[in-house]
Amino acid sequence: MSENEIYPYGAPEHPSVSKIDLTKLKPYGDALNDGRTQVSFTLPINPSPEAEEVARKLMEKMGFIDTKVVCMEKPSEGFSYFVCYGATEYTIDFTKIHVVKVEAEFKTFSEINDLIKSKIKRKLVILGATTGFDAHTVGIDAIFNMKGYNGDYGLERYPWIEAINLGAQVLNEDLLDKARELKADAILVSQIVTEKDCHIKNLKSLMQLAEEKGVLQNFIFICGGPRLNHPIALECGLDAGFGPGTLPSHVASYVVDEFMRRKKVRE
Ligand code: B12
Repeated sequence: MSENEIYPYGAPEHPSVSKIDLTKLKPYGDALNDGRTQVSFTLPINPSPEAEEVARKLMEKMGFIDTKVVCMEKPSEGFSYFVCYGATEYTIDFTKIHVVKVEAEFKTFSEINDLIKSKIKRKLVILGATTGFDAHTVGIDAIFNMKGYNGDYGLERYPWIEAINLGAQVLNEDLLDKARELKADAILVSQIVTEKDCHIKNLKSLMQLAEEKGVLQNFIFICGGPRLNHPIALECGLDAGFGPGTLPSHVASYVVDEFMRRKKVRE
């Protein structure tokens, strides 16, 4: 990553150092390079002085030094919830980090519409749903709804996108059938609940079903949710994955780029 990408608004200034050493990055708590870290976890025992000592010892076993338990609460009978502080001596060489990310040039609302209008010359059809047992709709709504998310218009607002949000608890089978019926260009799947990796199982079974139905190549498959990212999406057989903080224009940019790449439409 270039310095501009790491610090789009300029590198922070520190009185004691001229530049942050990116090859030895460690957490910043009270001061640069103090390694101070906050960890929270739950234990299946009621709060007590002994429970607090268990939490502190666990922090030490995790490799933290100068550990403190700063909060011990009882979320329900038989459980304790802890917030602990500690310092780590580990560092990471940031310059050696390589991450698989969505390959798309992020564009504005107007740029996306202009591109579809002038190059694709028809509306793109995008179908979305939260699938399986998952009833969380806020994430998929943030991407689809007119008003959008964080000041970024949702897909329904794009005059050159036909955006259809099927809501929550949609079966994979129904989603694929609807996508075929509407001749969708892209399918957007939201998975919020991740208990026992149900999101992974659900996404994999969607892609298996798509293969069985012979529609794998018909659609651009995209997933999103707070515990999803691009590498997980690829592992499950989808084309792209988006995580927390995703804006509708990020998704629209990717769909347009990927559609044009597949159909060999030149910009
Ligand atoms: C609101 C909420 C609910 C509401 C949902 C209402 C609704 N209509 O959606 C209700 C009360 C119904 C609910 C129920 C449950 N919930 Co709930 N819920 C939440 C809560 C508080 C907020 C979720 C939310 O709306 N986030 C805001 C949106 C904007 O963020 P987002 O979803 O991450 O979406 C963004 C990105 O991830 C991304 N994105 C999301 N989807 C997609 C899709 C695509 C294609 C793309 C590109 C991007 C994208 O873009 C969005 C915008 O940036 C979270 C805790 C939390 N603070 O996150 C728990 C939470 C998600 N719920 C949880 C649980 C466990 C449940 C229940 C199982 C509880 C229960 N035992 O009954 C039930 C599940 C019921 C079911 N069948 O699904 C857990 C999940 C834990 C886990 N690891 O699985 C959480 C994390 C709470 C917790 N800490 O335990 N919940």
